[in-house]
Amino acid sequence: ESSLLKSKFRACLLGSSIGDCFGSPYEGDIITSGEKIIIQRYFDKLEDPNFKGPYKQYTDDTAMMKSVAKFLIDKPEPDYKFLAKLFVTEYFKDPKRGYGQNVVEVFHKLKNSKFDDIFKPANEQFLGSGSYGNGGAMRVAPIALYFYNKYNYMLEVATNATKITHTNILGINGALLQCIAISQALLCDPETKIDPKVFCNQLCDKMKEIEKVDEDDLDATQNAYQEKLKIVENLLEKKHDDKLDEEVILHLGHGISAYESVPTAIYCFLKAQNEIPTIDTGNAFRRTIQYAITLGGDTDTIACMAGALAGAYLGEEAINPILAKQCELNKEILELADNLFSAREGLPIE
Ligand code: R7I
Ligand code: MG
Ligand code: MG
Ligand code: MG
Repeated sequence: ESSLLKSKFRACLLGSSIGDCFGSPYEGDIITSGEKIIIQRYFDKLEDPNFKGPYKQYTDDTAMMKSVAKFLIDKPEPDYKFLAKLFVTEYFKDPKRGYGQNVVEVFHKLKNSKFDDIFKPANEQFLGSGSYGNGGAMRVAPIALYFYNKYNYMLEVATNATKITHTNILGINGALLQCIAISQALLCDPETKIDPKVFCNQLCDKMKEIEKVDEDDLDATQNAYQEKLKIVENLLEKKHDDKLDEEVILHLGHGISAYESVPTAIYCFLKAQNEIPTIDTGNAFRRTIQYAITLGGDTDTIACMAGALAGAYLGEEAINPILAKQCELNKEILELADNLFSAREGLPIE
């Protein structure tokens, strides 16, 4: 039904930005059990209607996600040069938003070359191997929403939108995994509990198609995300104890590469659909974001990706508006989600 879908669009983009804004103060941190308690209090405060603090600022994750949404809203056909220009304009307007260390070179080259070949600068990153950072995945949510019922086209657009900055196969496939996970979460009924095994197996089947390469190609990355999804499934079956989060960090990662963060975000989302002993809240959306942050590392981005998944599944009802108001661009993001939803009405029905 269309009002539920609209609510899921709003919650997905808002969830993404909330994760970014609330996670960013902890980016790069190692979180001890003492700090988990501090993070619990941090969220309690953010949910307190009497709390008056400065809003939490967004970072590159939200800045770039906004550009991707605008790229879909403003043009009837995907125009990747337009998207490259949006990224670059946004960066030079406000460069101090915590962008990845290397992606800024791409922005400079794009600008200096007057957007002559928009995929060339990204191709040249890391001596020609391309970035495997999570920058493609962190901003992919609008594409997952917009094309959720046009699977192959969704993959094509997500690939090209990623390639403007990230051409390494792990960077691209990480963005595709996050994209299909969001579109899958969008189609789940929020009244029915997700079976994590089924969710992971569906993702794994899709990644099998995506990671399929020539049989004589001995590329070590060819099953990378399928293997990670199996680890996600196994970790979800374990009973929570003090050591489990360390295992998650060890086996899934909490790093800045797509490979060490996208499967982790999916894990956070699925795990947080049940109670977690170290987190005191009855709200599954908050639990998702809070849990992602307690893993430390690339907290803004993992919480951003997990928040997008939780929002796409649960819808806006699950997000405490008091919490959302602490997020710098909350009103603008909701407007963007509504515009994205409306823009779909012109699309041919599949
Ligand atoms: O992927 P990207 O946009 O960065 C996103 C991250 C998120 O956590 C944001 O919140 C922000 O903090 O940054 O930007 P890139 O600069 O392309 O990649 C990020 C980092 O990943 C790089 O600075 C490298 O440290 C690392 N990296 C690589 N290192 C070695 N070899 C990415 N690709 C490679 C590689 O091929
Ligand atoms: Mg960031
Ligand atoms: Mg950073
Ligand atoms: Mg980050």
